[in-house]
Amino acid sequence: MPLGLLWLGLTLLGALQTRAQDSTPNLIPVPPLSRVPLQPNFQDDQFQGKWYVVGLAGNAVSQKEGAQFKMYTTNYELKEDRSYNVTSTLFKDQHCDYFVRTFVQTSPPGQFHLGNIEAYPELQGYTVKVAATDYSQFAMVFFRKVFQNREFFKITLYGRTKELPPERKENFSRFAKSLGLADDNIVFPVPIDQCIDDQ
Ligand code: DBH
Repeated sequence: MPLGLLWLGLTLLGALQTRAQDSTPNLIPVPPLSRVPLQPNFQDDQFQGKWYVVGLAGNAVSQKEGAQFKMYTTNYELKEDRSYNVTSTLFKDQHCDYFVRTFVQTSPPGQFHLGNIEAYPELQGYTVKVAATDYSQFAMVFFRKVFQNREFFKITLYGRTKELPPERKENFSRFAKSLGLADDNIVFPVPIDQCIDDQ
């Protein structure tokens, strides 16, 4: 019964494939960069300095898993070649954790890619776009990364202070949803005092 065997084989193959797909969660697709606004007339010098991550949303972010997600900071420092030295400071396992990388400016101003991406073998792409900022109080920044051939995106609501007005946070949630994210994909990290007050 060769035909019967072939049929059995195909059925088994189909079942295996379904299971393989189930082990990797479906990600909300990354919106095209053209759908993300760009802060007009971006001023790289004014954007420098420390930002608190007051809001975080993305297709790998989940309220359920990230309950009590702690606030962290990201510091932008212009180098002589006008790329940014970017340092994030996190409080993790009772220690201050520092994560440093370089964002290289591309045109138009306000858009960046990751410098020295060769040093991250699992990263096939990394793009940053400043969607909106007033430099002195808040910013909303879009990040897209291709990691192990899967496409992730996130947006951050940055504050110069740990708290921002409710309207600003609501506007951030609306922006996140306009890019296809759901309420569960939006978190507002809990302010802490450890590590992130330094610098
Ligand atoms: O910067 C990141 O690590 C990042 C960028 C986009 C990320 O963790 C993500 C999307 O989920």
